[in-house]
Amino acid sequence: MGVLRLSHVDITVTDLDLACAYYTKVIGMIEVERTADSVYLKCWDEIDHHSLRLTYAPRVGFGLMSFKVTSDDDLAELEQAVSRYGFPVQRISRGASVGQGESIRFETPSGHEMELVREVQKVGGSLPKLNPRPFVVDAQIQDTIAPPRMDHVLVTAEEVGEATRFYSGVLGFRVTEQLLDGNGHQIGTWMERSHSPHDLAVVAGPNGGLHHFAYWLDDWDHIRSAADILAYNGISVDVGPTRHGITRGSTIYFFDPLGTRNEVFTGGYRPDPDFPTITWTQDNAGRAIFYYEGELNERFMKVHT
Ligand code: M3P
Ligand code: FE
Repeated sequence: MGVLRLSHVDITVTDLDLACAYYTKVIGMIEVERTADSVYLKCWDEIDHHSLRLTYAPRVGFGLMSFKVTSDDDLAELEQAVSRYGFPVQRISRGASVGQGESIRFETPSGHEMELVREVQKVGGSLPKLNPRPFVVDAQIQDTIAPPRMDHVLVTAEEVGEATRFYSGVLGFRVTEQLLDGNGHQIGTWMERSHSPHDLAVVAGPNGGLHHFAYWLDDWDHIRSAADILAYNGISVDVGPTRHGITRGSTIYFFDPLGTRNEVFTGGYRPDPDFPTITWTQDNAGRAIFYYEGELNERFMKVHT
């Protein structure tokens, strides 16, 4: 089965209390555990220990992206596949990472630290698994955006083609959409394992960079109320609410108080595993990314962490 889905995103922040206040009181994540230098957070419908780890550091940055695999055999097979590709793999033993079983870690050709994990401690979601209502009522996250779960991560790479060959050829991601420059080279690729439009995407930029991570919202109404909550809290909005050509999703981009870009995302199509890759050409890049505006702003292109 291989990679199942995104497990968690690890970022560094220069003010842990401020970041934690934003991710709990504006986004509406739930604090699960706190150690001397890190806070572990999850969304209300997630049952695993955390989907975001915030760690204090003197500089804002991207720690790692962690994906969940289906079985211990997958972990062993992917460990071999990455080693065969020529990249050293480190085994992290059970319990060495808070809330996690055994995992493997390696650096990818795009200079990103990546982790694959099979087992994450189950802490349970906010709804029962027997006869649940279809919405959450939880005083802790009232008046917040309250996304049910994390959705995807988008990273930057100098060589998008090479990075994509690694993520698809070695780790088994399927390319759902690609953006090509005038010479037919990939400058953006969108890849899935969970039969969504993307779990991971790569766009041209510096190696090791994070463009954004995105929360899932259930529909467009929730995107509108997310915009209300962002504005009410004085959060810096980057783009939107608007719609993507690529993925067909509805979106808002905004920045956390320390400068990491977040997105709320909904809709999009549900590609079958045999749905062909959709190609966009650079002359249509504006519509590909922001279908209504038809153009990209400078900040969206240049700012990453
Ligand atoms: C998305 C998405 C860039 C495109 C981003 C697209 C950074 O975030 O969810 O499809 O060019
Ligand atoms: Fe996105």
